[in-house]
Formats: sequence, structure tokens, C-alpha cells
Amino acid sequence: TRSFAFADFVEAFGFMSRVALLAEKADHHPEWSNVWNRVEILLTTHDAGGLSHRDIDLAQAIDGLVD
Ligand code: H2B
Repeated sequence: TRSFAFADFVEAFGFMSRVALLAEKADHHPEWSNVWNRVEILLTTHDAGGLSHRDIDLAQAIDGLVD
């Protein structure tokens, strides 16, 4: 899991749009929620019943958007 905070809703939703493109490309999708400027993301692999390399790979790609 990771929590992200942005300046406002537009920034948060822009981030979510970028994550959505990464997720669709990887065919691996986050469990997430958004409230105004905050985005909460949980990564898990349903097929594996827990964490897999696909979660690590997507987490690193998401981190690469902001870090
Ligand atoms: N996303 C996540 N987070 N876990 C999965 O197990 C998963 C997914 N499976 N996205 C994918 C889609 C699977 O349903 C398709 C058929 O590849």
C-alpha cells in the first residue's frame, strides 16, 4: 500500500490517469480510492492470493511517476 497526496483533485486525478495507463498496459490493476487530493493504492495479485512480482513491478512503475 501507499498513500499519495497532491495539490488538488485535478493533480490527483491526473496521477490516477497515468497509473490507469500503466495498469492496463501491464494487465494488472490497483485496488484504490480517491478523496479530493488523496489517492490510496493497494496492490495484490488475486490470481496468486497475495503479492507477486507483478505487484512489485507495478509499484516501481507508479513510484517512478512521482519519486
Ligand atoms: N489485477 C490484479 N491486481 N490482480 C490480478 O490477479 C489481476 C489483475 N488479474 N488484473 C488479471 C487482471 C486477470 O484477471 C486477467 C485475466 O489477466
